[in-house]
This record gives sequence, C-alpha cells and structure tokens, in this order.
Amino acid sequence: MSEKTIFQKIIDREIPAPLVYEDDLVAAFNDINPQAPIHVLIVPKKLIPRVGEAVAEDQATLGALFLAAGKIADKLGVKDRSRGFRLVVNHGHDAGETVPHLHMHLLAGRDLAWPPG
Ligand code: IU
Repeated sequence: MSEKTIFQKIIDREIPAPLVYEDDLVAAFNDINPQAPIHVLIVPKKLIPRVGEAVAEDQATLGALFLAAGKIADKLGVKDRSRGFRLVVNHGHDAGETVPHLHMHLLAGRDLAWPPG
C-alpha cells in the first residue's frame, strides 16, 4: 500500500492539526504557511490525487468541498458579500501543486489581487 499523504495523516489524526470543519466526506484545517489572514485547506477524506483525476463516483465529494467552503466562510465571518473569499484548486506542476491529495484553498481576510500569480 502506498504511503499516506500528509493530509491523510491529519484527517486520520496521526498528525495533530485542529480541524476547522469536518463532515462525513471532507475535513478542513488551517494552512501551515498562510497566504492570507484566513487560509483554510478543505480536503476530501477519500484520496483523490488532484481534481482532474476525480471520477463520476466522486461527484458528491466534489460538491461537499464547495458546500463546506460556504459553511467555513460563514463560520469565519467572511461569507457576507461585503467581505468575501476566494477558492483555489491547483492541479499539477504549472499551477504549483505540492501535495498530491486534492484540496481546496479558502483564502480571505485581505484584498486578493486578480489575476492570481
Ligand atoms: P498546493 O495547492 O498543493 O500548492 O497546496 C499545498 C498547501 O499545503 C500549501 O499551501 C502548504 O502550505 C500546505 N501544507 C500544510 O498546510 N501543511 C503541511 O504539512 C504541508 C503543506 I507538507
């Protein structure tokens, strides 16, 4: 069996990291190297390496990532349109993916430049 990803170890509570949110399909925790005052990673409990490798049976899991994002944004006080947040998913080398376990970044708490780098 292949080595667990760092995110799988966090989800399985083998590495301590307070969870910002958890449900049956996803867990969320603060990014260790935050790029904004709020930087949360939302991660499926099922190992999907990256978004382009998701399959039809992952549809509910993919939806759960977005639904969790809305709940977390609400909990952290940035869901109101006057504040707001950004969701980012990096797939592969050119996008800067570093952890091969699908994750959605939720960034908020400052003006976020557009286009992203
Ligand atoms: P990326 O989309 O694969 O580039 O994002 C990976 C993120 O995981 C990145 O923002 C890291 O700071 C973050 N991270 C983490 O929060 N905890 C860890 O132990 C490791 C990476 I390794």
